[in-house]
Amino acid sequence: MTTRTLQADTVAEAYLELLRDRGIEYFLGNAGTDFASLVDAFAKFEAQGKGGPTPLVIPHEMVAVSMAHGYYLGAGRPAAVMVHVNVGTSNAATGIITASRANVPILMSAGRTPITEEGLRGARDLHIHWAQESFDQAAMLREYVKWDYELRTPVQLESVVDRAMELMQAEPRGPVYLSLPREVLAAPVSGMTIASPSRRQVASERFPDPARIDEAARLLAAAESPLILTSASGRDARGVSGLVELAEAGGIGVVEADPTYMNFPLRHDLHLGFNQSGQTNSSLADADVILVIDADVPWYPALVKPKATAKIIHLAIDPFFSRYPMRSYPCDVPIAAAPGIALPMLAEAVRRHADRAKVDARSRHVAAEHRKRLAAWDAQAMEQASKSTIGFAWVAKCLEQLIDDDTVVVNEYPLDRRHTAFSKPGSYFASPHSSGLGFGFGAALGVKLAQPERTVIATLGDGAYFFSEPTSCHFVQRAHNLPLLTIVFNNQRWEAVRSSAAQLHPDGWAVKTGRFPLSDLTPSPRFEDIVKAFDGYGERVENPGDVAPALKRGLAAVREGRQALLHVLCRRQP
Ligand SMILES: Cc1ncc(C[n+]2csc(CCOP(=O)(O)OP(=O)(O)O)c2C)c(N)n1
Repeated sequence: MTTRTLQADTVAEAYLELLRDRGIEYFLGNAGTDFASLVDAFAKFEAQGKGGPTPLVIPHEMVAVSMAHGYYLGAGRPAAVMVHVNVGTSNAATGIITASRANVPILMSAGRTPITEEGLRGARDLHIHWAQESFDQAAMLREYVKWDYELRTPVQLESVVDRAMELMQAEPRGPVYLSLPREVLAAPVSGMTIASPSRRQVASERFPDPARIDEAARLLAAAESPLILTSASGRDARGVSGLVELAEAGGIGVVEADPTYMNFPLRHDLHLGFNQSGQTNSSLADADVILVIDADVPWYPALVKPKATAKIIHLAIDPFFSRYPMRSYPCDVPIAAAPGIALPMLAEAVRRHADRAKVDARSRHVAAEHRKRLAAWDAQAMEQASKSTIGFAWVAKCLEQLIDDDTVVVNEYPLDRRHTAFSKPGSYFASPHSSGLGFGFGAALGVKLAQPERTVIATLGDGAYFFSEPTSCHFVQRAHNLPLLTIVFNNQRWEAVRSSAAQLHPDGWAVKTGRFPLSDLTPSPRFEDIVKAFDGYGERVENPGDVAPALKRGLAAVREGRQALLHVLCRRQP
């Protein structure tokens, strides 16, 4: 075992040294009096020219957690977030619920008000130190983290950090929560020796059960109308190539169910569109064998479901979504494995079992259907080009023309994927299905932090923008040099709330009167002026013909290093 002795005077300093040693590059902080020893330690690192973790001030906790989430999506490595005691933890909670449901690791930490009322360095000396104490601070997040702990004594520092690191990165991944009392952070240390590198490696691929792969392959090969449904098989780039390989091996159509990643190229002949609210996919009802890959909600049983005789295969690291209290999709063949590993194996097995002529016939049939659907979507978008108001499909189509291989889009609601094709793994992320609004803007900042060379675009509803703590996001762009193009699709309402009322009560008062209380977001602010307060480029767009030129101007500003926001007035159109 190789060891290293830390040159640290306090636990706070030793903690940061340990984080650096364990590969944590960014420390996203929203500070309070609990940070005193960390502030001092960072100042010492700066004065001595020591490297990371780099501390970044993030003015709201939701933004800090969403950034750590986006950073993981872009870098594949976790970041550390630290917030102020119980109050900061509660502001961070929505982001942690989101990371938990998305299996994204975050080292979430918070100060803990001083335990002692006098006698120790760091003991209580402000009124908040009494009023901010909780009986159980971590209880607020316990349901949504994989592990929580309080650092009780300097002696356990290395064990506690390593436990946090190993549990958040072990599959299925997720955030962990560590509380750090003020006296413990302030405690003196001398000559603390740690294992370096850490002896707690967790990387280990989840291979599938070969018997289940064979069973699934036989079913898919023999099917008349097999279908694949996925939400997140593209969380790993190998999942994208593996899915293409499998679909081609079996001539199987692919439907994305509320996709949260780029899973399968939209313009691939075997892409059959989407299944999500408002877009029920007609292929679902015809299928006799269905492979569900990393999809918590592959269909909505109350609206449409597969034939009772259809065989259902589920593939995911945790195909049962064990942390969901209730979920009752039929499962004839479970495959608990990483899709990126299992898909090429499944493709190989399907090739072995399938009849080539049958696969060719199926592929031709699916490709014809693909072309038909794509043509209808394109026609819908083009029709909106000449309308007097801007439609969502038209904005998505204009955006499609401008994105290249270096562009990443983070979408919180408005972008209609039927009209914007992505072909590169990691080029598209959507808000996870727990839908804690306010995720998208911060997550886009995190992607930009991980991939500064790429152009990052946040597509947000006007509702999502309000929830995202926008002034914090604009501040972070300027303070930490992370310019984004933000597109606010402003329909001046919470359409999700409105359409849910209309759907549940089709003959009700709201539909009859055309009044939907509690869903209206007028009068809209001049969103384009908010960004100007942060030296950004802002523009309001009201006509379909102005969308593409405005997008070009916004992108040009971002590529010159200036944040930009386009306020696009949109109407939902048939
Ligand atoms: C924290 C939080 N509060 C409330 C909701 C409920 N909710 C879901 S979608 C939505 C409206 C979002 O508005 P917008 O981004 O403008 O999209 P639109 O519904 O208009 O398409 C609301 C309020 C939520 N998901 N999360």
